[in-house]
Amino acid sequence: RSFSTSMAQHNISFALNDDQRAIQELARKFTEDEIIPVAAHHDRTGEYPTELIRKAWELGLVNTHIPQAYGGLGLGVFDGALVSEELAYGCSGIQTAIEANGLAEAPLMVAASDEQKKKYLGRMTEEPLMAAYCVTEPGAGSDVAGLQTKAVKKGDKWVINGQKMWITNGGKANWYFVLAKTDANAKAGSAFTGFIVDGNSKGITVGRKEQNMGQRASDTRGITFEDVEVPHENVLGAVGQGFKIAMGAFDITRPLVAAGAVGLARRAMVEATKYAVDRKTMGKAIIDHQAVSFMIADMAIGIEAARNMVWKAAWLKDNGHRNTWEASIAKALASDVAVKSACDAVQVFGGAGFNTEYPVEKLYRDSKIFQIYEGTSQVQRLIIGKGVVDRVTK
Ligand code: CS8
Ligand code: FAD
Repeated sequence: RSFSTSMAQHNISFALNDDQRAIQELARKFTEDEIIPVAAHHDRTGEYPTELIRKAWELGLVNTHIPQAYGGLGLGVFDGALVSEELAYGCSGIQTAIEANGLAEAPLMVAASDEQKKKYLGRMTEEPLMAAYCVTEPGAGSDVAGLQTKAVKKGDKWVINGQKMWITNGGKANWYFVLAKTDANAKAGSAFTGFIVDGNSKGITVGRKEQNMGQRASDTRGITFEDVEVPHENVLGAVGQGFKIAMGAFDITRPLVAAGAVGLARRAMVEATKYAVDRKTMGKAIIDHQAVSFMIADMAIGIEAARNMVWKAAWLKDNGHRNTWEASIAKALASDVAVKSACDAVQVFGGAGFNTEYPVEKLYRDSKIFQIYEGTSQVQRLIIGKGVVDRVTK
């Protein structure tokens, strides 16, 4: 008995435990009952899904990884991936809004002190608040080392000046994670510092909601920091460690973004399959034309492979291993699968696929961002390529 228990802990298993099945089921039911009925409305209007997020928060589907010590459920990356896939099946724009909280919280999970966690993670479990992760700027997205926002120490405070761009939950956040340069002469790994900045700080200007191609329920904005004072106690980890903290956060969140892409791809496959068994041409259902069924078969191949990679990247993180390389593989693969599956779902629908009355054109528009945010597909391949060289030559 003890032998089999230890084997269960150490061996790979694709079976979900009872708790994982329960949270997956909860997220699936919430998606079916609450997200799918309103997804088209939020896409059309761009209205932020405040009420929906509140309901998800009440069920424990938001901020899943906040430790129990700070009032959260303390779920792992793997459990979070189960939730993200289900929510994105309903609407990846709504899932992105929810997931962006996890992204803002991730640097705190990596480096915050107990006091900081109590204050900023704790409040997320007390009220349905939103938070945002501010790294990208108008002049630098992929090139994080090229960020220009600066923080200068004055007494026991830091003063932040700079502009951030494309910030998810930018207009809704109670607090921000902000990456700023604190040493102009150091190399990237020690030139930046991560700060927690209260949303109501003087000197913050929130820009207009950006009108994006897809995921239109999500709130994306530019944010300007003008002489924003931040107490030294809000420095995350140590001064100079910000770049690594910001990157370490992606080890947690890239598998989750990839899980969202899997959810979108699965929705594309389900919609395409239902349509293809129903729609007839040349005397038979279009699913019986091999050209059509092969498009759907390719969706299944991509979804299964991408989900397995998501689970592996998540499992590694939860079990204390460095997972940067696997997280990038999961993110790159799942994003490409999402875009191709959504594109082919439009194809399976024919003319109806191009029309807003059917769900697949939204999936197609929503899918594209997966190849851009949380590190573009090219950036993932930079990380993967470098990792291959390390693995082969070292
Ligand atoms: O700049 C890196 C990169 O990843 N760029 C992409 C940026 C990105 O992903 N942005 C996403 C913004 S957030 C977003 O889009 C949200 S979407 C909406 C919400 C969705 C729901 C969640 C890079 C290009 C990969 C690398 O840059 P370089 O300048 O080449 O740096 P390196 O030399 O690789 O590294 C410098 C030092 O940092 C250390 N490092 C790198 N990665 C890590 C990780 N953990 C810890 N430390 C890390 N993962 C590295 O070891 C270097 O340390 P040294 O001590 O200097 O040697
Ligand atoms: P660039 O870095 O200018 O890249 C342009 C093109 O060049 C891309 O195709 C890129 O892959 C390619 N490229 C760049 N460098 C290289 C290279 N070295 N090798 C090969 N190809 C390269 N950021 C945040 O900080 N927080 C958020 O919450 C957030 N949410 C977002 C939500 C949305 C809807 C969007 C659109 C963006 C969001 N972002 C966020 C920003 C996002 O992470 C960046 O847009 C992304 O990292 C790319 O940066 P960029 O737009 O500056 O493109």
